[in-house]
Amino acid sequence: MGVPQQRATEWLKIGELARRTGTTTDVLRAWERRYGLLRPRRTAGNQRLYSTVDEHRVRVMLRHLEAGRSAAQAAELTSSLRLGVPPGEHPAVPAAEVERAHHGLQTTLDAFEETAAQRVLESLLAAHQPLAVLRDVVLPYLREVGDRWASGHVSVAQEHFATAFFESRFSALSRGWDRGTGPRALLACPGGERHTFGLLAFGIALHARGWRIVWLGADTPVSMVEGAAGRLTPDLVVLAAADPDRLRADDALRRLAGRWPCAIAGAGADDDLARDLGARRLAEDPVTAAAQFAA
Ligand code: B12
Repeated sequence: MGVPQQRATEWLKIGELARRTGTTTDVLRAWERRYGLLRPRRTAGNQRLYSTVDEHRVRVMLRHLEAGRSAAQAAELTSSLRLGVPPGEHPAVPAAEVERAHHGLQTTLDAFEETAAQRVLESLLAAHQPLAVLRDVVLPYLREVGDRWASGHVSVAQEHFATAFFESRFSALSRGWDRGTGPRALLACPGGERHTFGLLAFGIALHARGWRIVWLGADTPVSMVEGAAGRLTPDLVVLAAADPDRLRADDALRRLAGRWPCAIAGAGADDDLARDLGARRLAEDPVTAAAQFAA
């Protein structure tokens, strides 16, 4: 099976692969030696380097073992699969793990237990890529919190606690996201709009693909975004809102979209507005949407 082309940064050393998959370096070497399960490249210093496909194979192997198969059977079943993970993709967090994590997050965050919630998140981040955790666990969890809030099962205090928890954890991933030489994106939520989390996730995912990010954040009047764009000459301007009333085709938005490559996103964005403005609508989740932009 051909191994997809990858950027150098996406190759893992054996310790990192063991950490992510919850195995040990001895086990990984044994699976390679006995069953030919993994096909690492070697560095000039003869260190093993594993691909995303190898990582995926280890996870499949572990699932067969969990299902009670012998190591030899599990390796045979895993090797017979043609696993192709395109470069830059973030392998999905398995549904059972998402469910377990949601349960753990709900129990701890509803009880205002930050350290315990942190543990749930850390164990996920140890096993999966941060962007996969954002896409598959955190964003759906936040939507769930909103539904539980709307149906009276979660108080405003619990909802705010959960949001603040994720914001502070994932804002850390945005540090230094203006660095590099890639294209530049200017990100903002228009005036009155405070739902920034989707846009933050998009910025993190876009930076991971080599873009430089300038973050204006919540509640930024479009005329101010326009002013900033005039100074920065961005390659992309993205405005996101949960409320459609905050994304209206007024003069400022028309000027912005007429002058710069512009995209709208979030639950408040729709195709009609995008067409009207000559802007692009990003309809996917933030991590998937970012994957469309090459640096
Ligand atoms: C967290 C939260 C807040 C936080 C926001 C903090 C922050 N920094 O983001 C705070 C506490 C500030 C807040 C305030 C309010 N909120 Co609120 N909030 C939520 C909650 C629980 C989660 C939002 C979230 O981050 N979701 C995760 C995102 C990513 O998922 P999503 O919004 O479904 O977006 C999908 C797509 O649209 C897309 N996407 C979203 N953004 C982007 C950006 C890009 C670039 C891309 C590519 C894609 C993308 O990705 C998602 C799919 O994966 C939602 C519940 C919900 N259902 O989402 C309510 C919700 C959005 N809030 C709501 C409301 C009513 C409010 C308040 C009016 C409450 C009040 N009475 O004060 C205020 C308004 C604040 C304001 N002026 O904007 C309503 C919105 C109803 C509506 N259609 O307008 C919701 C849906 C709750 C509900 N069930 O009623 N909120």
